[in-house]
Amino acid sequence: MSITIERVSALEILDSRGRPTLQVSVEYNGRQRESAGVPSGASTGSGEAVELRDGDPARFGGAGTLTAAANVTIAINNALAGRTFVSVKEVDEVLIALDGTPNKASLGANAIVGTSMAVARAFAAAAGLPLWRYLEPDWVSARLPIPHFNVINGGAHAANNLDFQEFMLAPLGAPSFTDAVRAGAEVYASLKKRLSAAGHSTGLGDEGGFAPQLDRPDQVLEVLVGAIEDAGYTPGTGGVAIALDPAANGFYADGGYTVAGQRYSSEELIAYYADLVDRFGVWSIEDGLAEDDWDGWVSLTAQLGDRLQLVGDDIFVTNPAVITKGIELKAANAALIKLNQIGTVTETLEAMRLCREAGYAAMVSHRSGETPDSFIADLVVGSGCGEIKAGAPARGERVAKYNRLLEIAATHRGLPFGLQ
Ligand code: 2PG
Ligand code: MG
Repeated sequence: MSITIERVSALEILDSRGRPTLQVSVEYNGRQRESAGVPSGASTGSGEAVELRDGDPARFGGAGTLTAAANVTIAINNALAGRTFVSVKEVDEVLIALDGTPNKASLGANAIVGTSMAVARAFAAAAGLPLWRYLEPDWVSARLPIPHFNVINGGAHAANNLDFQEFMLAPLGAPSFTDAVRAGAEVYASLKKRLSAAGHSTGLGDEGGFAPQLDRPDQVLEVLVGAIEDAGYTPGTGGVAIALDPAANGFYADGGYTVAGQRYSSEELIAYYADLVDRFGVWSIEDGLAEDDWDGWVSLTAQLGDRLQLVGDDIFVTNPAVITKGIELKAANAALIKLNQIGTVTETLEAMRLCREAGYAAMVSHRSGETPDSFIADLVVGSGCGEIKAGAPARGERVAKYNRLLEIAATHRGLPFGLQ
Protein backbone atom coordinates (compact mmCIF):
# COMPACT_ATOMS: atom_id res chain seq x y z
CA MET A 1 0.00 0.00 0.00
CA SER A 2 1.36 3.40 -0.95
CA ILE A 3 0.11 6.96 -0.82
CA THR A 4 1.07 9.93 -2.93
CA ILE A 5 1.07 13.07 -0.81
CA GLU A 6 -0.25 16.15 -2.59
CA ARG A 7 -0.22 18.78 0.13
CA VAL A 8 0.49 19.17 3.82
CA SER A 9 -0.90 22.17 5.68
CA ALA A 10 -1.47 23.36 9.23
CA LEU A 11 -3.98 25.55 10.98
CA GLU A 12 -3.49 27.24 14.35
CA ILE A 13 -6.41 26.04 16.50
CA LEU A 14 -7.11 26.12 20.26
CA ASP A 15 -6.48 23.31 22.72
CA SER A 16 -8.63 22.45 25.75
CA ARG A 17 -6.92 25.14 27.83
CA GLY A 18 -7.52 27.84 25.24
CA ARG A 19 -3.90 27.87 24.11
CA PRO A 20 -2.90 27.64 20.46
CA THR A 21 -1.92 24.32 18.95
CA LEU A 22 -1.87 22.83 15.45
CA GLN A 23 -4.28 20.92 13.30
CA VAL A 24 -2.28 19.33 10.51
CA SER A 25 -3.93 18.09 7.30
CA VAL A 26 -2.57 15.84 4.61
CA GLU A 27 -4.06 15.64 1.12
CA TYR A 28 -3.16 12.50 -0.80
CA ASN A 29 -4.24 10.15 -3.59
CA GLY A 30 -6.52 12.56 -5.45
CA ARG A 31 -7.51 15.10 -2.80
CA GLN A 32 -8.41 12.68 -0.08
CA ARG A 33 -7.72 14.29 3.25
CA GLU A 34 -6.84 13.29 6.82
CA SER A 35 -6.10 15.55 9.79
CA ALA A 36 -4.67 15.39 13.31
CA GLY A 37 -4.86 17.63 16.38
CA VAL A 38 -1.61 18.15 18.33
CA PRO A 39 -1.66 17.78 22.14
CA SER A 40 0.35 19.95 24.53
CA GLY A 41 1.66 19.33 28.06
CA ALA A 42 1.97 21.61 31.11
CA SER A 43 4.22 19.52 33.35
CA THR A 44 6.84 18.64 30.80
CA GLY A 45 10.06 16.68 31.13
CA SER A 46 13.15 18.70 30.22
CA GLY A 47 14.17 16.07 27.67
CA GLU A 48 10.98 16.28 25.62
CA ALA A 49 11.15 17.09 21.93
CA VAL A 50 10.76 20.84 21.46
CA GLU A 51 7.27 22.28 21.14
CA LEU A 52 7.81 25.33 18.94
CA ARG A 53 6.10 28.51 20.19
CA ASP A 54 6.37 31.86 18.43
CA GLY A 55 7.50 33.82 21.48
CA ASP A 56 5.72 36.90 20.15
CA PRO A 57 4.24 38.55 23.25
CA ALA A 58 1.65 40.33 21.11
CA ARG A 59 -0.08 37.01 20.33
CA PHE A 60 -1.35 34.55 22.97
CA GLY A 61 1.30 35.77 25.43
CA GLY A 62 4.04 34.33 23.24
CA ALA A 63 2.41 30.88 22.90
CA GLY A 64 1.38 31.28 19.24
CA THR A 65 2.13 28.46 16.83
CA LEU A 66 2.31 30.31 13.52
CA THR A 67 6.01 29.47 13.04
CA ALA A 68 5.30 25.78 13.54
CA ALA A 69 2.31 26.04 11.19
CA ALA A 70 4.49 27.70 8.55
CA ASN A 71 7.09 24.94 8.97
CA VAL A 72 4.38 22.44 8.03
CA THR A 73 2.98 24.45 5.17
CA ILE A 74 6.36 25.35 3.68
CA ALA A 75 9.30 23.12 4.71
CA ILE A 76 7.39 19.89 5.37
CA ASN A 77 5.08 20.38 2.42
CA ASN A 78 8.08 20.97 0.12
CA ALA A 79 9.72 17.78 1.35
CA LEU A 80 6.65 15.54 1.03
CA ALA A 81 4.38 16.91 -1.70
CA GLY A 82 4.48 15.03 -4.98
CA ARG A 83 6.21 12.01 -3.44
CA THR A 84 4.92 8.48 -3.03
CA PHE A 85 5.53 6.63 0.27
CA VAL A 86 4.90 3.07 1.40
CA SER A 87 4.72 3.55 5.19
CA VAL A 88 4.46 6.13 7.95
CA LYS A 89 7.98 5.02 8.91
CA GLU A 90 9.31 6.17 5.56
CA VAL A 91 7.63 9.57 5.99
CA ASP A 92 8.87 9.88 9.59
CA GLU A 93 12.44 9.25 8.43
CA VAL A 94 12.14 12.14 5.97
CA LEU A 95 10.75 14.39 8.71
CA ILE A 96 13.53 13.48 11.16
CA ALA A 97 16.22 14.10 8.53
CA LEU A 98 14.62 17.36 7.43
CA ASP A 99 14.57 18.62 11.02
CA GLY A 100 18.15 17.50 11.57
CA THR A 101 18.30 18.10 15.34
CA PRO A 102 18.22 15.45 18.10
CA ASN A 103 15.15 17.04 19.74
CA LYS A 104 13.14 18.35 16.76
CA ALA A 105 14.02 21.92 17.69
CA SER A 106 14.25 23.15 14.14
CA LEU A 107 10.80 22.35 12.71
CA GLY A 108 9.16 21.80 16.10
CA ALA A 109 7.84 18.52 17.49
CA ASN A 110 4.33 19.96 17.24
CA ALA A 111 4.74 20.43 13.48
CA ILE A 112 6.32 17.00 13.03
CA VAL A 113 4.01 14.93 15.24
CA GLY A 114 0.86 16.41 13.68
CA THR A 115 2.17 15.51 10.24
CA SER A 116 3.14 12.02 11.34
CA MET A 117 -0.28 11.36 12.90
CA ALA A 118 -2.20 12.69 9.87
CA VAL A 119 -0.01 10.61 7.55
CA ALA A 120 -0.67 7.46 9.60
CA ARG A 121 -4.39 8.13 9.23
CA ALA A 122 -3.94 8.55 5.48
CA PHE A 123 -2.20 5.17 5.21
CA ALA A 124 -4.93 3.50 7.27
CA ALA A 125 -7.67 5.04 5.14
CA ALA A 126 -5.89 4.14 1.91
CA ALA A 127 -5.56 0.55 3.10
CA GLY A 128 -9.21 0.47 4.17
CA LEU A 129 -8.16 -0.35 7.74
CA PRO A 130 -9.17 1.13 11.07
CA LEU A 131 -6.25 3.23 12.35
CA TRP A 132 -5.47 0.80 15.19
CA ARG A 133 -5.16 -2.06 12.75
CA TYR A 134 -2.77 -0.07 10.57
CA LEU A 135 -0.65 0.82 13.64
CA GLU A 136 -0.53 -2.77 14.95
CA PRO A 137 3.14 -3.80 14.70
CA ASP A 138 4.23 -7.35 13.91
CA TRP A 139 5.67 -7.94 17.41
CA VAL A 140 2.40 -7.73 19.33
CA SER A 141 -1.32 -8.16 18.84
CA ALA A 142 -4.03 -5.64 19.42
CA ARG A 143 -5.93 -5.44 22.69
CA LEU A 144 -8.25 -3.12 24.58
CA PRO A 145 -6.65 -1.30 27.53
CA ILE A 146 -7.41 -0.72 31.19
CA PRO A 147 -8.48 2.94 31.26
CA HIS A 148 -7.00 5.13 33.99
CA PHE A 149 -9.42 7.92 34.88
CA ASN A 150 -7.83 10.96 36.45
CA VAL A 151 -10.55 12.04 38.87
CA ILE A 152 -8.65 14.34 41.25
CA ASN A 153 -6.34 16.97 39.76
CA GLY A 154 -3.56 18.86 41.54
CA GLY A 155 -0.04 20.06 40.84
CA ALA A 156 0.36 21.98 37.58
CA HIS A 157 -3.16 21.02 36.47
CA ALA A 158 -5.25 22.70 39.17
CA ALA A 159 -5.34 25.81 41.33
CA ASN A 160 -5.59 23.90 44.65
CA ASN A 161 -2.90 23.08 47.21
CA LEU A 162 -2.40 19.45 46.23
CA ASP A 163 1.22 18.69 45.38
CA PHE A 164 0.41 15.38 43.66
CA GLN A 165 -0.81 15.99 40.12
CA GLU A 166 -3.07 13.01 39.38
CA PHE A 167 -5.20 10.53 41.30
CA MET A 168 -6.57 7.92 38.90
CA LEU A 169 -9.12 5.10 39.01
CA ALA A 170 -8.00 1.87 37.34
CA PRO A 171 -10.85 -0.66 37.09
CA LEU A 172 -8.49 -3.65 36.97
CA GLY A 173 -11.24 -6.06 37.97
CA ALA A 174 -13.67 -5.03 35.21
CA PRO A 175 -14.70 -7.90 32.94
CA SER A 176 -14.64 -5.78 29.78
CA PHE A 177 -13.57 -2.36 28.51
CA THR A 178 -17.19 -1.23 28.46
CA ASP A 179 -17.63 -2.25 32.11
CA ALA A 180 -14.38 -0.45 32.97
CA VAL A 181 -15.74 2.80 31.50
CA ARG A 182 -18.97 2.36 33.39
CA ALA A 183 -17.06 1.80 36.65
CA GLY A 184 -15.01 4.96 36.04
CA ALA A 185 -18.07 7.07 35.33
CA GLU A 186 -20.03 5.68 38.28
CA VAL A 187 -17.20 6.29 40.74
CA TYR A 188 -16.70 9.79 39.25
CA ALA A 189 -20.37 10.50 40.03
CA SER A 190 -20.16 9.12 43.58
CA LEU A 191 -16.94 11.08 44.15
CA LYS A 192 -18.72 14.29 43.19
CA LYS A 193 -21.46 13.56 45.73
CA ARG A 194 -18.93 12.75 48.45
CA LEU A 195 -16.93 15.92 47.82
CA SER A 196 -20.08 18.07 47.84
CA ALA A 197 -21.34 16.44 51.01
CA ALA A 198 -18.03 17.25 52.71
CA GLY A 199 -18.32 20.90 51.61
CA HIS A 200 -15.63 20.76 48.96
CA SER A 201 -15.72 22.47 45.59
CA THR A 202 -16.51 20.20 42.64
CA GLY A 203 -14.84 22.53 40.14
CA LEU A 204 -12.62 20.78 37.64
CA GLY A 205 -8.92 20.81 36.83
CA ASP A 206 -7.34 20.67 33.37
CA GLU A 207 -7.94 16.95 32.84
CA GLY A 208 -11.56 16.95 34.02
CA GLY A 209 -10.91 15.65 37.53
CA PHE A 210 -12.19 17.50 40.60
CA ALA A 211 -9.84 19.98 42.20
CA PRO A 212 -10.85 20.19 45.87
CA GLN A 213 -8.92 22.18 48.45
CA LEU A 214 -7.37 19.17 50.13
CA ASP A 215 -3.73 19.33 51.16
CA ARG A 216 -2.54 15.81 51.85
CA PRO A 217 -2.50 12.90 49.39
CA ASP A 218 -3.80 10.50 52.05
CA GLN A 219 -6.87 12.71 52.56
CA VAL A 220 -7.63 12.42 48.84
CA LEU A 221 -7.06 8.67 48.86
CA GLU A 222 -9.49 8.25 51.76
CA VAL A 223 -12.19 10.10 49.82
CA LEU A 224 -11.44 8.06 46.70
CA VAL A 225 -11.69 4.71 48.47
CA GLY A 226 -15.00 5.86 49.98
CA ALA A 227 -16.29 6.89 46.54
CA ILE A 228 -15.32 3.51 45.05
CA GLU A 229 -17.30 1.78 47.81
CA ASP A 230 -20.26 4.18 47.47
CA ALA A 231 -20.53 3.19 43.81
CA GLY A 232 -20.66 -0.50 44.78
CA TYR A 233 -17.13 -1.49 43.78
CA THR A 234 -14.31 -3.07 45.76
CA PRO A 235 -11.22 -0.90 46.16
CA GLY A 236 -8.00 -2.61 45.05
CA THR A 237 -6.68 -4.71 42.23
CA GLY A 238 -9.68 -7.10 42.24
CA GLY A 239 -12.05 -4.19 41.61
CA VAL A 240 -11.19 -0.52 41.15
CA ALA A 241 -7.57 0.21 42.03
CA ILE A 242 -5.88 3.59 42.35
CA ALA A 243 -2.98 4.92 40.28
CA LEU A 244 -1.00 8.05 41.10
CA ASP A 245 1.00 10.49 39.05
CA PRO A 246 2.61 12.70 41.68
CA ALA A 247 4.68 14.32 38.86
CA ALA A 248 7.45 14.77 41.40
CA ASN A 249 9.43 17.28 39.29
CA GLY A 250 6.81 19.77 40.46
CA PHE A 251 7.71 19.50 44.18
CA TYR A 252 11.42 18.73 43.92
CA ALA A 253 13.99 21.41 44.69
CA ASP A 254 17.53 21.43 46.06
CA GLY A 255 17.72 17.66 46.27
CA GLY A 256 14.53 17.22 48.31
CA TYR A 257 10.77 16.83 47.93
CA THR A 258 8.10 18.94 49.65
CA VAL A 259 4.65 17.36 50.03
CA ALA A 260 1.93 19.15 52.03
CA GLY A 261 4.54 21.39 53.60
CA GLN A 262 6.79 18.57 54.75
CA ARG A 263 10.22 17.91 53.31
CA TYR A 264 11.33 14.40 52.31
CA SER A 265 14.55 12.86 51.02
CA SER A 266 14.19 10.35 48.18
CA GLU A 267 14.35 7.48 50.67
CA GLU A 268 11.76 9.10 52.94
CA LEU A 269 9.44 9.70 50.01
CA ILE A 270 9.79 6.06 48.94
CA ALA A 271 8.78 5.01 52.48
CA TYR A 272 5.82 7.42 52.27
CA TYR A 273 4.71 5.78 48.98
CA ALA A 274 5.08 2.30 50.50
CA ASP A 275 2.68 3.36 53.24
CA LEU A 276 0.12 4.70 50.73
CA VAL A 277 0.37 1.45 48.75
CA ASP A 278 -0.34 -0.59 51.89
CA ARG A 279 -3.25 1.53 53.02
CA PHE A 280 -5.10 2.43 49.83
CA GLY A 281 -4.69 -0.22 47.14
CA VAL A 282 -2.43 1.96 44.97
CA TRP A 283 -1.31 -0.24 42.10
CA SER A 284 0.77 2.15 39.95
CA ILE A 285 2.88 5.24 40.63
CA GLU A 286 4.12 7.43 37.78
CA ASP A 287 6.92 9.95 38.27
CA GLY A 288 7.14 9.21 41.97
CA LEU A 289 10.56 10.86 41.87
CA ALA A 290 12.06 13.70 39.83
CA GLU A 291 13.58 13.25 36.38
CA ASP A 292 17.13 13.95 37.61
CA ASP A 293 16.94 11.66 40.63
CA TRP A 294 18.21 8.51 38.86
CA ASP A 295 19.70 7.04 42.05
CA GLY A 296 16.35 7.52 43.76
CA TRP A 297 14.57 5.80 40.86
CA VAL A 298 16.88 2.80 41.07
CA SER A 299 16.24 2.54 44.80
CA LEU A 300 12.47 3.03 44.38
CA THR A 301 12.41 0.21 41.83
CA ALA A 302 14.50 -2.11 44.00
CA GLN A 303 12.20 -1.53 46.97
CA LEU A 304 8.73 -1.41 45.40
CA GLY A 305 9.17 -2.72 41.84
CA ASP A 306 7.91 -6.21 42.60
CA ARG A 307 4.78 -4.88 44.32
CA LEU A 308 3.52 -2.26 41.90
CA GLN A 309 3.95 -0.57 38.57
CA LEU A 310 6.47 2.31 38.54
CA VAL A 311 6.00 4.42 35.45
CA GLY A 312 8.63 6.79 34.05
CA ASP A 313 7.18 9.85 32.30
CA ASP A 314 9.32 13.00 32.66
CA ILE A 315 12.38 10.82 33.25
CA PHE A 316 11.96 8.77 30.01
CA VAL A 317 10.07 11.26 27.77
CA THR A 318 9.10 8.41 25.40
CA ASN A 319 12.68 8.52 24.12
CA PRO A 320 14.01 5.10 23.05
CA ALA A 321 17.58 6.06 24.07
CA VAL A 322 16.54 7.16 27.57
CA ILE A 323 14.25 4.16 28.05
CA THR A 324 17.22 1.95 27.13
CA LYS A 325 19.25 3.64 29.89
CA GLY A 326 16.39 3.05 32.33
CA ILE A 327 16.21 -0.61 31.44
CA GLU A 328 19.98 -1.01 31.91
CA LEU A 329 19.95 0.70 35.31
CA LYS A 330 16.69 -0.99 36.42
CA ALA A 331 15.00 2.38 36.97
CA ALA A 332 11.18 2.02 36.88
CA ASN A 333 9.39 -0.96 35.36
CA ALA A 334 7.10 0.85 32.95
CA ALA A 335 7.11 3.86 30.63
CA LEU A 336 4.48 6.47 29.89
CA ILE A 337 4.00 6.90 26.14
CA LYS A 338 3.22 10.31 24.65
CA LEU A 339 3.50 10.92 20.92
CA ASN A 340 4.52 14.55 21.23
CA GLN A 341 7.31 13.87 23.74
CA ILE A 342 9.31 12.17 20.99
CA GLY A 343 7.58 13.60 17.91
CA THR A 344 6.81 10.78 15.46
CA VAL A 345 4.52 7.75 15.36
CA THR A 346 7.46 5.52 14.39
CA GLU A 347 9.67 6.49 17.33
CA THR A 348 6.68 6.14 19.67
CA LEU A 349 6.12 2.55 18.53
CA GLU A 350 9.86 1.92 18.83
CA ALA A 351 9.77 3.10 22.47
CA MET A 352 6.93 0.63 23.09
CA ARG A 353 8.79 -2.20 21.39
CA LEU A 354 11.79 -1.62 23.66
CA CYS A 355 9.54 -1.74 26.71
CA ARG A 356 7.98 -4.95 25.60
CA GLU A 357 11.29 -6.66 24.92
CA ALA A 358 12.60 -5.69 28.35
CA GLY A 359 9.46 -6.74 30.21
CA TYR A 360 8.57 -3.12 30.98
CA ALA A 361 4.90 -2.18 30.86
CA ALA A 362 3.79 0.80 28.77
CA MET A 363 0.88 3.19 29.30
CA VAL A 364 -0.32 5.39 26.44
CA SER A 365 -1.16 8.91 27.58
CA HIS A 366 -2.95 12.08 26.57
CA ARG A 367 -1.54 15.52 27.47
CA SER A 368 -3.14 18.01 29.83
CA GLY A 369 -3.77 20.26 26.83
CA GLU A 370 -5.81 18.24 24.33
CA THR A 371 -8.04 18.44 21.27
CA PRO A 372 -10.92 16.07 20.43
CA ASP A 373 -8.45 14.01 18.37
CA SER A 374 -8.69 10.37 19.47
CA PHE A 375 -5.47 9.08 17.86
CA ILE A 376 -4.17 7.68 21.17
CA ALA A 377 -7.21 5.40 21.47
CA ASP A 378 -6.19 3.66 18.25
CA LEU A 379 -2.54 3.74 19.27
CA VAL A 380 -3.19 1.96 22.56
CA VAL A 381 -5.27 -0.75 20.88
CA GLY A 382 -2.85 -1.29 17.99
CA SER A 383 0.21 -1.36 20.23
CA GLY A 384 -1.48 -3.88 22.52
CA CYS A 385 0.12 -2.40 25.65
CA GLY A 386 -3.04 -2.76 27.73
CA GLU A 387 -3.07 0.62 29.53
CA ILE A 388 -4.19 4.16 28.74
CA LYS A 389 -4.72 7.35 30.69
CA ALA A 390 -6.86 10.02 29.05
CA GLY A 391 -8.18 12.06 31.97
CA ALA A 392 -11.52 11.99 33.73
CA PRO A 393 -14.59 10.29 32.29
CA ALA A 394 -15.82 13.85 31.58
CA ARG A 395 -15.08 16.80 29.25
CA GLY A 396 -15.25 16.39 25.50
CA GLU A 397 -11.54 16.21 24.72
CA ARG A 398 -11.09 13.45 27.36
CA VAL A 399 -14.18 11.34 26.61
CA ALA A 400 -13.39 11.48 22.87
CA LYS A 401 -10.64 8.93 23.59
CA TYR A 402 -12.79 6.68 25.78
CA ASN A 403 -15.68 6.91 23.33
CA ARG A 404 -13.45 5.89 20.42
CA LEU A 405 -12.35 2.89 22.50
CA LEU A 406 -16.00 2.03 23.20
CA GLU A 407 -16.60 2.12 19.46
CA ILE A 408 -13.63 -0.19 18.78
CA ALA A 409 -14.80 -2.53 21.55
CA ALA A 410 -18.32 -2.65 20.08
CA THR A 411 -17.21 -3.28 16.52
CA HIS A 412 -14.40 -5.79 17.27
CA ARG A 413 -15.79 -8.01 19.96
CA GLY A 414 -12.99 -10.57 19.74
CA LEU A 415 -10.28 -8.16 20.96
CA PRO A 416 -8.71 -9.22 24.26
CA PHE A 417 -8.98 -6.75 27.15
CA GLY A 418 -6.74 -5.83 30.03
CA LEU A 419 -3.12 -5.63 31.12
CA GLN A 420 -0.45 -7.34 29.08
C1 2PG B 1 1.51 13.85 32.74
C2 2PG B 1 0.71 14.62 31.73
C3 2PG B 1 -0.60 13.99 31.31
P1 2PG B 1 1.15 17.04 31.01
O1 2PG B 1 2.27 14.42 33.53
O2 2PG B 1 1.49 12.63 32.74
O3 2PG B 1 -1.44 13.70 32.38
O4 2PG B 1 0.56 15.96 32.06
O5 2PG B 1 0.51 16.79 29.72
O6 2PG B 1 0.79 18.37 31.61
O7 2PG B 1 2.63 16.82 30.96
MG1 MG C 1 3.10 12.30 34.18
